[in-house]
Amino acid sequence: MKIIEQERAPNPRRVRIFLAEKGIEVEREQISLADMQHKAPEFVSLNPFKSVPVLVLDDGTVLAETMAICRYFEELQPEPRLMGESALEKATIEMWSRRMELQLFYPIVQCFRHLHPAMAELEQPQVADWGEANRPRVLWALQILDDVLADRAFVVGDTFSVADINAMVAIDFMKPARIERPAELKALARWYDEVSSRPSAKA
Ligand SMILES: N[C@@H](CCC(=O)N[C@@H](CS)C(=O)NCC(=O)O)C(=O)O
Repeated sequence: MKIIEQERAPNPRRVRIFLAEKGIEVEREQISLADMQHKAPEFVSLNPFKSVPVLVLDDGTVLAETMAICRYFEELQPEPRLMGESALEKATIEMWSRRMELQLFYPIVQCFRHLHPAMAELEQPQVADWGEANRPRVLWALQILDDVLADRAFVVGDTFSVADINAMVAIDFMKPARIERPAELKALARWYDEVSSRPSAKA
């Protein structure tokens, strides 16, 4: 099997961290988004939504979508669990994972894609007002995250999970999106330092 990705892009990084936590190695093939290789017919035949990462199994089966790829590996090799064990744990991690994707990562991505000059060609049309409209949403989600991290170690309880991966990758993506992490969010800073120092964060 192989993963088709672009190393610098945040969604493939989520998969790499997930795999590093599980100690799973998968062959990786790089494509260039700047060179529009994800819009070439060979790639579009794998993922009509024209995005990375994509996992291609040995029999040619294709899985796209970061969380679907993570789910596949969680089912193949449950330990260490990153998506919960009991019904309630699984649902709670799913809830926070979706919140981190939809309420935090998505608005950060909108800021990046609609405000950064380097995205002008890829994001058509680039709508600066939409980028700006997302900035307060990012800060709102960060405040909520800071509140919950005030009395627990990780995004969901005492155990590192895929929700932490989604939150950390989102926050790291604030740098290219040119959004400052508010210094007064102390619980967030404590958690960020901890998850960023895990070896998997370098994946
Ligand atoms: N919902 C997809 C999003 C994947 C995605 O947007 N990937 C970015 C790279 S981080 C991409 O390929 N962008 C290409 C483009 O927007 O043209 C997932 O979760 O995997």
